Amino acid sequence: SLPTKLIQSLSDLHPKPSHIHFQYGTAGFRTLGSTLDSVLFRVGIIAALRSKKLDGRTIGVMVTASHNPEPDNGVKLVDPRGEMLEAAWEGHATTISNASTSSDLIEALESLVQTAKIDLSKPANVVYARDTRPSGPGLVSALEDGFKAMSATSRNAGVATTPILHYLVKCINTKGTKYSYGDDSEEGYYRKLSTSYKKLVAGKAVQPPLIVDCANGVGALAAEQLNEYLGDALQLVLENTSITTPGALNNACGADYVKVSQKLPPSLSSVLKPGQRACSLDGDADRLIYYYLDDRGVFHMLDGDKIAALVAAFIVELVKVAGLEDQIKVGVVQTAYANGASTRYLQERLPVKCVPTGVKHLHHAAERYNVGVYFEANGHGTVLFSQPTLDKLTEYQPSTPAQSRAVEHLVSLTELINQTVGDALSDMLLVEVVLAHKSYSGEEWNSLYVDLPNRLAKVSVPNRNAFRTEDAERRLVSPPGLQTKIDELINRYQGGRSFVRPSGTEDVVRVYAEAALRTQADELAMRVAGLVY
Ligand code: 16G
Ligand code: ZN
Repeated sequence: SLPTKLIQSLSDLHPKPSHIHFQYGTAGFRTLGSTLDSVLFRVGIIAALRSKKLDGRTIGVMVTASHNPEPDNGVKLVDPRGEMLEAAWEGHATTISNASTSSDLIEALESLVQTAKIDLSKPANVVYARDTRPSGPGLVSALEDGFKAMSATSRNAGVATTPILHYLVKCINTKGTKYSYGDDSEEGYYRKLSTSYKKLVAGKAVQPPLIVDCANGVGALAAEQLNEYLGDALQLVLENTSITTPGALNNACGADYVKVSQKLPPSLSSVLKPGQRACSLDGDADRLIYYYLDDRGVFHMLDGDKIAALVAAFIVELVKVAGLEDQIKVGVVQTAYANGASTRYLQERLPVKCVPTGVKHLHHAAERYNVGVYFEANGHGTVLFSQPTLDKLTEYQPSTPAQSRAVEHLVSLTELINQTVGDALSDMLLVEVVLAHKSYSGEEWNSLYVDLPNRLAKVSVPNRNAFRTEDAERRLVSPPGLQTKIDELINRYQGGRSFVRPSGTEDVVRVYAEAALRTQADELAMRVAGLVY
């Protein structure tokens, strides 16, 4: 049975604030860091129970609030294959985090053990990491108390990016098997990425230096390491690396700033030369946005949709050259936020599916293809190769040198791409590979299709749960009548498209609008927001 005495005494050190309701949402628990102590303690226990439930396989815990402001923090659990926590357990986590006292907590835990049929005699193994937020160390020690309460075996991966933590989880759980994902260390990660990158660009002209905006977060540490492993193969020029300056994290920099404001981070204005490529990571380095200034100094953004278009077309071409067109089907997964022009571009080339926002929806949909490319417009995404596809690539007997080269490239791509989750550094190298192969400048990449002008807005409402959607969040079913009004507005704008959805991470409703003209997209967004308010 549960070590109730130990749990009780440790839980008393981490009381739940009485006035707060916690929710395990799209990105785990996420709110003001100063309110999360009890949640972290309890997540430590939940991680241990999840591991026991899965026969002692290692569970990951990541302490981060990604692109959110510095005072925020959060925590999410990673399942053994490096994937997001199974949906049913999101509910368990929410229930347990809201138990008001230590004895309520024990009761909630006992009920989870019963309903999930957890064998408590099994071992519990966890690996955990945090980003650079000042609230991180305190929250990590609360988490460690949770491990202690369950006598779990834990491994501290220190300060690491979210994708590195996912990588470690998968490596640990596949260690010594024929599906070994790699060496379960940070060095193993950098080596895997840099080695496959070098193979992929061998014989190509070295790309000019790439400016990397590290959002003053943990990505700065990882990019610095990666830079060393890359050596002469690619030079990263790191900017916004002030990880200890209070208030700097994600402040007027980073992938979310660039995507939402559609602007160059002011800190780069004196650094970036016309025509030069640059990219921004977010606070935990799982999102990536590229951009460049043209000859007139005008800013152009290359977001997740542009990355999807670039990468999907490249993989389709390699599969074709390899002679595997009939055997390996490539597909793309997007969300409603995907620019309409990107969807059109992709649909002309391969199957495209639209799913609700959130990595788990995209990831699962992408798993249905032999090769599934998924990217959110916000820059989070990756490419998944199914196991049969991986097997096919290793067993395939090419009949020409061109076929053989294409297959080698595909195999190297499966190593370069972090298949557990979106990974800004891995995606960045992926983009660089395609640009090198195609000899594309940022401008040529950007001209694959022309983005429809678009605008994102958020509206505070008394109750965001009153907003319910269908058709992959593209239409509202409630409040009643609102969708009809939105449709009437949309019809008045050329190329107009707009939708409204409740945020899964903030207490707001989001509005997206696009139209043929900039002014029209802005106006449509404003008017739809006006309907919501
Ligand atoms: C989280 C999700 C991201 C999604 C965003 C939507 C993960 C790892 N990240 O950042 O995929 O786009 O939330 O936020 O799941 P929203 O619901 O507030 O619009
Ligand atoms: Zn992130």
